[in-house]
Amino acid sequence: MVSERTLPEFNTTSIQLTQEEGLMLYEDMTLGRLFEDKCAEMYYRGRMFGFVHLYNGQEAVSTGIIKALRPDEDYVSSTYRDHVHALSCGVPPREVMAELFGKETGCSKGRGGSMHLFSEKHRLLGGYAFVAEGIPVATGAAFQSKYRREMMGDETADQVTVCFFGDGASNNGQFFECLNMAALWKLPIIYVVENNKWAIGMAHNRATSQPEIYKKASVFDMVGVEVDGMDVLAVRKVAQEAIARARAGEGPTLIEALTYRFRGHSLADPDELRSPDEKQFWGSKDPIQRLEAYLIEHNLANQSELDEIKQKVQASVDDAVKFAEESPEPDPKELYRYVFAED
Ligand SMILES: Cc1ncc(C[n+]2csc(CCOP(=O)(O)OP(=O)(O)O)c2C)c(N)n1
Ligand SMILES: [Mg+2]
Repeated sequence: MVSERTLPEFNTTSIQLTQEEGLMLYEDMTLGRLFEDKCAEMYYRGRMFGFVHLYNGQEAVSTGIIKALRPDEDYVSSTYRDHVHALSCGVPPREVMAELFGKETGCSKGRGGSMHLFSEKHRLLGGYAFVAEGIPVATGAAFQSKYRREMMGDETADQVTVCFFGDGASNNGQFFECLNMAALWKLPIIYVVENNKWAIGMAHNRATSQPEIYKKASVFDMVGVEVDGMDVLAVRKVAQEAIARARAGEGPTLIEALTYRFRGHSLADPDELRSPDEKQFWGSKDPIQRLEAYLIEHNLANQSELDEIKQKVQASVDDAVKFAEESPEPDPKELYRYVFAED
């Protein structure tokens, strides 16, 4: 048997959830799951190239955090595992899929691909291929909000920035430097570490002297919280608290979400290192099934309503593939376009 870290308890009696919110969270997580399943299919059919990292299993983190933000206003930075973060931010599935197909209609004009999704409109600061590369970018975004508000007197500059990264990234030097600065300057930022226990084939516990990452916040005098990353309602709760603190000028939070990826590191990974017991343990905590059960138990939805949502989402994913297939390739003459911001 695998020995697993105890997932923090969440007091469900504290949940305040309307039907509309519950269904919105369900739809967003379902979109993440069905979109990624379709990506696997398209990758193995040779429609996508390069590395493609899927997010299956971690949906509660993206949905729980991003759906607590102000859409198109607050900032989000991601990693190479970025498709679902982009979707939660509101980037249309068509634009994400077209980007993965390398098409001109993609959210990065087909120049970025899977690891470099970007959307100015949706305040998605980007996916990043280098581990931990988004941490300083997000810290800079949070700094500019604070600078505009406090130094330039812009009262509207109360945006919060969320910075997602993995357990492996939390051992990179940029993590420590940026957390220090963010705490020192009380920046409006939330660092969300998605601890899925693995950095490719390196087990977190083998690579990290203190595997409980949230505890590292304390040395910066920052709030650090751990959360069951398979429970969207628990994630949403800690996100709402952290966002309120950041917006009130009380500084950053480090959230460690304990989660698991249901597929290999990338679609090129045969996933032979992780034990069947471990996969089974986490597979039984599927965050979508969990929310489904909660919504039904609390009379917020019935099965046929949820099935309808799944069908609607599947149709939008199929539509995204059709759109991507029919979209034009970038013109080779425009190879250097979009390299600089003025383009
Ligand atoms: C600076 C840097 N070093 C090494 C790599 C190779 N690499 C790609 S993904 C990865 C593992 C990162 O794991 P984690 O941060 O836990 O994220 P996860 O893949 O689990 O989401 C590594 C080492 C890289 N992309 N960038
Ligand atoms: Mg990891």
